Amino acid sequence: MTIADQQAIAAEEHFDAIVVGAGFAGMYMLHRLRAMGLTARVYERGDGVGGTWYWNRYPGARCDLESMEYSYSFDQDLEQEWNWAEKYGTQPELLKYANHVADRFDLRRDIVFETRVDSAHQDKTSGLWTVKTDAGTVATATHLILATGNLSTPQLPKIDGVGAFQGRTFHTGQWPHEGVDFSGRRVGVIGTGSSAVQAIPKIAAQAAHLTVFQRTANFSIPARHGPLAAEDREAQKARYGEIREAAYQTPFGIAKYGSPTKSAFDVSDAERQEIYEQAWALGGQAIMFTFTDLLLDAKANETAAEFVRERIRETVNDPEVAELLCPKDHPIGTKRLCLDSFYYETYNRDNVSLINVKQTPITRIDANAVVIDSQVYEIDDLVLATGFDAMTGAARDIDIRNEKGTSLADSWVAGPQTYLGLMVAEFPNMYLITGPQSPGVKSQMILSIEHHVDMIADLIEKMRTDGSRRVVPANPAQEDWVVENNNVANMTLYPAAASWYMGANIPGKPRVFMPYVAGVKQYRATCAEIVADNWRGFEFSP
Ligand code: N01
Repeated sequence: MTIADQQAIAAEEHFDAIVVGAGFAGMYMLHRLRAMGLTARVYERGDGVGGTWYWNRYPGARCDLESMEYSYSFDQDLEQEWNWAEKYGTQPELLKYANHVADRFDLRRDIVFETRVDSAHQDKTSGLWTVKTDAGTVATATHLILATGNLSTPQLPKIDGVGAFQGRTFHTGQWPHEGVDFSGRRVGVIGTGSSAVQAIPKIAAQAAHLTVFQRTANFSIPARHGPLAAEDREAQKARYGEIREAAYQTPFGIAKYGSPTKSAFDVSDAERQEIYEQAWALGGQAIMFTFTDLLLDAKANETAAEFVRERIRETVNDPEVAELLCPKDHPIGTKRLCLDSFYYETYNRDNVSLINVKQTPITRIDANAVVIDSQVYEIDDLVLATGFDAMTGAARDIDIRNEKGTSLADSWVAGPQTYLGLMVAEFPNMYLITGPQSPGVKSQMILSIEHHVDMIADLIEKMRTDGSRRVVPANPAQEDWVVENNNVANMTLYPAAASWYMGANIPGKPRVFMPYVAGVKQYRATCAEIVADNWRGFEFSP
């Protein structure tokens, strides 16, 4: 839709549903709503579809799950006609795929681009949501669906002077569309999470000098990228249905990695070492799927963690740099595992330095330098790979108020509370796609997106059939679900890490473990059982 079209939109248009965001969640939601014969409007901040893959265009950006799995399963023709070129899709390839889907299903005509949703207020009499945008448009809807993404609110570090830097500043999650040439430049990167781990080898290959400012070392595993051989691709396509169903039967929604059957201590030291060697050679997430207790037992976890540290020490020539790169403050896998291509090798280059900012944080950023105490690191370009206000940031950024005038931000002040990560008590007819307390970020995202979109569509269909106009989770059902979520998390090692799963990367954010980690298989079974029990925990009214 063009800007002129948007301006022509009459005030107070009404839709059955308004969807916020045109990433993979918003696009499929729109497709489902339309197929049900409902009217829908999608608002999208960017000027194109793709969400994460629209914004994160930093060098080296790619998916860390294989694309044959990280793709839509809802349309078999789409599955068969799309040919992934590489094992792990690059950002340009994933964005091309998103655009292909938008074209193929003619989605754009219901998406208003370059438009941010500022507020969504629910009328106490009609129950309708009134949605206002920064373009000045106003529309109402019976259903408000937040497809706002889990990692879509970039976090700028709270460092003195960060806004005063006179060189070029880039955040990995807001990368310029035209790309960035670092040739001949002195570049500083702050952060060593997944984004930095992918970007650093690429920037180092171009820059005159790269200085990496690391606060916390992360575990990174070689991705072992490569082209996807046509025969492998076709073989997988031939059994696509089976692969997709197998994925649903796993904890993380990934068919490639079968569930382990043994504890790390069921085998001898030599056997364990051999199993880790094989997983390392395979690359990707394989190492986390070797034993049942890696995320449950600290001692078991330490065997895998130390194996990876040994690989880091083998790879990095300077023993002091290697030791700095060895993560020691969290169990492996409790922060999102990074996947890389020659990340640790990059620290053997003459033009790369690693600065530890753990004990002595960055003091300030000057016009042309990062300053730590009396040390001045002059740079031309500053890359902030400092992450996101994850899982709740995007929803909290919108002024969402329910029929009583309570804001979502206020009701989540002590941490998010949801029923199944799908709806929020006291916020009728408002839906989250892969919200907090669902497996979303701890699973193959597109699989979880499809599951949630289908549930929302089924819920709306049930309302149509029953003649209900309002649905909201009951408070006790939500409370029980939040308790269940916390109980499951506390049986694992996840809370031991100061991760974005815990909100720990955002100063002042409540430390609450947000994803549901009993696994996709368990979650899907629970949802099916709730639906079969006439949507237990949801309250419907006319
Ligand atoms: O962000 P992050 P990300 N001074 O939050 C550091 C997904 N993803 O964009 O750990 C110094 O992981 C911060 O330090 P610390 C994936 O799920 C997927 O890299 O807080 N440092 C950390 O090192 C991932 O987990 C893919 O001590 C500061 C870094 O910045 C998620 O997105 C690719 C600082 C932030 O790391 C987020 O990854 C990329 C400060 N003041 C991302 N403030 C793939 O699919 C922050 N940091 C492959």
